Amino acid sequence: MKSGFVAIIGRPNVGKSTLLNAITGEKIAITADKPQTTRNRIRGIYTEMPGSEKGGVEGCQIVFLDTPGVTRPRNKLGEYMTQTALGTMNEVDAVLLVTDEGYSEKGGDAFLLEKLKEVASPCILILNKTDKMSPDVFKHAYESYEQTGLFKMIIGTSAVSGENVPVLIRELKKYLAEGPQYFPADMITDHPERFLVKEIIREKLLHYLHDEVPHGVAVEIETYEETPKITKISALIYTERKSHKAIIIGKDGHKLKGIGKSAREEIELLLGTKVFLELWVKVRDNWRDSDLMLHSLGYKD
Ligand SMILES: Nc1nc2c(ncn2[C@@H]2O[C@H](COP(=O)(O)OP(=O)(O)OP(=O)(O)O)[C@@H](O)[C@H]2O)c(=O)[nH]1
Ligand SMILES: [Mg+2]
Repeated sequence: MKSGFVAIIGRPNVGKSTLLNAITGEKIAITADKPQTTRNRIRGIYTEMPGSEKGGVEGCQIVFLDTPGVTRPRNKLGEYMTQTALGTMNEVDAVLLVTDEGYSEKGGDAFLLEKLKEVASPCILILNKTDKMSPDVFKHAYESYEQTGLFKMIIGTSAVSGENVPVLIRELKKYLAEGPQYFPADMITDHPERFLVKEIIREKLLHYLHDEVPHGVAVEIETYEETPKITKISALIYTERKSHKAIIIGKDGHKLKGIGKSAREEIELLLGTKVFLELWVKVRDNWRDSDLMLHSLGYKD
């Protein structure tokens, strides 16, 4: 079988996690219309079995590594996120650099291009959100990236509709070597359910909150009890300020109830059981700069 690892890298909010979900056909990574949604390296597995219609004689398995958006870090959490993303570029068989209609020759896109020059593996450029990219911006971005000579191919995609994902897979197969099948054919991620559960809760928080509040939240699973009929989950939501705690809870607890309800519904679909979900909000001053907190929340190696 041909197999290998592929990194998905880019500025925040360009659609990296949406692309990962489009590739695997399942929601593995949480997404939000806010930068810095992804905080860890998220693994998604794409498999074509040998002998299947798609896989042909040989078959393939590609392990995609979705990474946090690269930005100038403002705290230790940000440092961890950027290091995670940049470190991943050098550990893979191919790199996808993703950008979108907000592409610029300065700032984060330029920084990433410089970093890519040091990468030995083949790189593919993804111009994502073609559904809302003007032809002028597409042309300008295409030509500008082509001139760098760094990319084996430039592909325009719409991760929300899945447009051109098959083209991307076809291209990536060229860079896979003969190797092991790392994961069973029906496995789309190796993250434990508890990790996915806390990410779903954080996604709902991101959807319900605005301004600086969502960036300062973290979720920790306190108890997780599985019985044949129901999964009982109690989770802690950390926030950095008392005023943010009040915003999260909302008037008469309405906001937190809404967050809990939409999280519970999605967790029930994931686990295939009834779920009892309890959410508690706690204030932890500057947790994003606390080594101890980052460690216990899984944001430190
Ligand atoms: N119109 C359009 N929107 C998209 C597309 N891909 C992603 N989005 C939206 O862009 C926003 C950001 O998507 P994410 O997948 O969370 O972006 P990301 O690059 O993973 O962001 P970070 O994890 O913060 O780095 C979400 O609101 C997505 O629905 C696309 O192809 N077209
Ligand atoms: Mg993401």
